Amino acid sequence: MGYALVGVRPSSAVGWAQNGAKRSEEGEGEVGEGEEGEGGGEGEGEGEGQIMVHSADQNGDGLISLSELLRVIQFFNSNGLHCQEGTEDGYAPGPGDQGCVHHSSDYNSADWLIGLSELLRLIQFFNSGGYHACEGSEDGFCPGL
Ligand SMILES: [Ca+2]
Ligand SMILES: [Ca+2]
Repeated sequence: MGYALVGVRPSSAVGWAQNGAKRSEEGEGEVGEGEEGEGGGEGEGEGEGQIMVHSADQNGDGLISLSELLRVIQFFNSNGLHCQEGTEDGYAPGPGDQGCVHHSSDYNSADWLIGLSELLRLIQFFNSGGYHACEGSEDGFCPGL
């Protein structure tokens, strides 16, 4: 009665889905489609075949590279981020347009600011040799491939 499930917010779930769709479109010109074929046996049954790509993972390879990490550090140092079409990740530093889905790193809380705990979460993925989508975690992703 007195409990509330705060781990997964519906808005975040929508964000993942839209983000995944967006990434699959963007990936057409790259190796994204080939990855689907090769990695098809990954057994992510709960995801219904969707590949959840973290907003920070610009090339969608399941790894957070240093440059991808630095991009979010830039947001951390820039008083937040806003939507900006045409950039490498669809966002740009500083306040502005908030008409797109939240960046995957902006989840606690989803306020268009990257806090230290949100940055540390991405650093965890950076240090973990990758990340993968998983249910029940704070941001919908778990460390490791
Ligand atoms: Ca990457
Ligand atoms: Ca935030």
